[in-house]
Amino acid sequence: MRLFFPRSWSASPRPVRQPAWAAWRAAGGPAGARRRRRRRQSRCVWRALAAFAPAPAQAEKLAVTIHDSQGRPLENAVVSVMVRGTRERAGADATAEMAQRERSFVPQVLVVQTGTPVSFPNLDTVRHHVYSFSAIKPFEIKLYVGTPAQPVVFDRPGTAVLGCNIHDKMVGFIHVVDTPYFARTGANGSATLDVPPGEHRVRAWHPVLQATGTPVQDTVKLPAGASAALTIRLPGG
Ligand SMILES: [Cu+2]
Repeated sequence: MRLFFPRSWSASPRPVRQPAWAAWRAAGGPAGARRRRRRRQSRCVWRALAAFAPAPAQAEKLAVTIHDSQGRPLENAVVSVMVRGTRERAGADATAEMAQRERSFVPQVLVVQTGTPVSFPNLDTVRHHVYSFSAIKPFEIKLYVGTPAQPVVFDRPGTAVLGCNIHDKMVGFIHVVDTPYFARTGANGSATLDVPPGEHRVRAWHPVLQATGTPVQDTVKLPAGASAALTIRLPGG
């Protein structure tokens, strides 16, 4: 036989309402209240600072063309733009790759920001033995296939010439710059960069300058809301 109870009997008891002071104690008591007040105050300070912070920098187009001494366009030239107030070293998440494929370095010229770890994946079935004697980063990765576990961090600006102990014809370059604004020219010798407006130093480097050759420098005025173009001629080639 089934028994029916009045609803009020079978329903679960109503939760006891917590007095306000208990909730306050649970939230940390007087110390919690002070913490919350401090948090509110610091939020106010941050909001006030944010109101005065400069708006995110706008970027304009800067087209740079690199010629050799004969006026011919140079492919694989590195263009870097020094913008005052920008971080010289790469952020913690920066990475780059200098692969080896068909017994060549790919790309032949790699440009990275100072502090970037570069890995050297070997995409061939033969073993390579990559090294550099260059002052900015002497290193050696002995006979290997696949990708070496440890990347090489390029922590000084300049150029590292790469070679392979097994294949003498393999030559590659890693050009390291103290700026996040850089690009490599295409077959037409040009590169277009997005750069904040202002007056900036522009540097150009290409293997024709030799590894120890310092980049050729020029300046450019990039007005806000407009674009600019610049041609730099390198001695050599
Ligand atoms: Cu090799």
